Amino acid sequence: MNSERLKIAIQKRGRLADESQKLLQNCGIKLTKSKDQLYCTSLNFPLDIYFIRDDDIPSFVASKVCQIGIVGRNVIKEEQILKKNQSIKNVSLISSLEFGKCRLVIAVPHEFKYEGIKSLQGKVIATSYEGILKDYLHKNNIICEIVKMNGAVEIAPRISMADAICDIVSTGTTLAMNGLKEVETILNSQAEIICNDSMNNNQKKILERLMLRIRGVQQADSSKYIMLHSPVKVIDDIIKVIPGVETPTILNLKGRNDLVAVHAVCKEGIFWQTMEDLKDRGASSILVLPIEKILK
Ligand code: PRT
Ligand code: ZN
Repeated sequence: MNSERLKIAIQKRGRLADESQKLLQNCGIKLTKSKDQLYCTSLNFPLDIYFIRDDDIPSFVASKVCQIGIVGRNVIKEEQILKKNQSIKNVSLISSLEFGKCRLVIAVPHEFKYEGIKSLQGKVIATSYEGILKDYLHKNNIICEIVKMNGAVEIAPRISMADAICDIVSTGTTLAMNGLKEVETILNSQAEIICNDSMNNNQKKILERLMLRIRGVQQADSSKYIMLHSPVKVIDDIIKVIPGVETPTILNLKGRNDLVAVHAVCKEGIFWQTMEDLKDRGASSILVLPIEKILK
């Protein structure tokens, strides 16, 4: 086993696949992957990548085939509940990512008179998330019959297989198309980096380097660089309006005593409204630029 390298499991095909690869690429990690390959190694960073089904990622990490993985919070939670006290225990969530956002909800047909969770007592619920659902119902003292389905859960009420469903929702279109309404949110989910707790020191160091880059990419994604001209007399007022700024740089402008340039990194996006507010306060030549990388 090569302990000088870190192994990561990411989804081969599906909703997290492109973003997971893009994240590694934005971290400057070059992948030499041909289509349908299961495994590839990076030539410019000590990382090997396995491309697998998302459901297999927790066990790849638990069994140390890989030390880390990128998987939906919903998947890891379900595994943790189903495999209680077993090997999955040595897997931890280390960082949430900004993609794969969704929620696990209970939904019922529009005509269902829903008056709170008690309305589900004794009902039949179809789901692929048996573990999380059972846990949730148990915590709420509700007893239901659970029908496990591996896909197309949303059709279960229409074909009289179930009274309600428990499934992942992102835009809500699928529910709407099937005449269903959301009544309970069980879990908010997004892609997570998971890791095996027993890594050697080399691998820990590689993970630290990788996490530094990932945080840099995430901060850069959510940050903007703003440059503007401000009359000296309103500078404090102007700085207050720029969102998420700690220490702006103030620069003199050649031949002008009444005007300075303000440069700053904003930790949030800048909307047109903010630019208009700045302009109303006397700012001019306002430029907002994307940031590619940040290393603190
Ligand atoms: O083949 P493999 O097993 O790897 O993939 P998969 O088919 O099991 O998973 P995939 O690629 O569909 O999803 C991977 C992960 O993306 C999930 O585990 C979630 O963490 C996350 N995710 C984000 C979603 C959605 N959004 C999503 N909308 N997973 C599933 N859906 C489905 C949902 O099941 C429902 O059928 O999309 C439909 C609802 O979408 P809306 O937009 O109509 O609400
Ligand atoms: Zn899957």
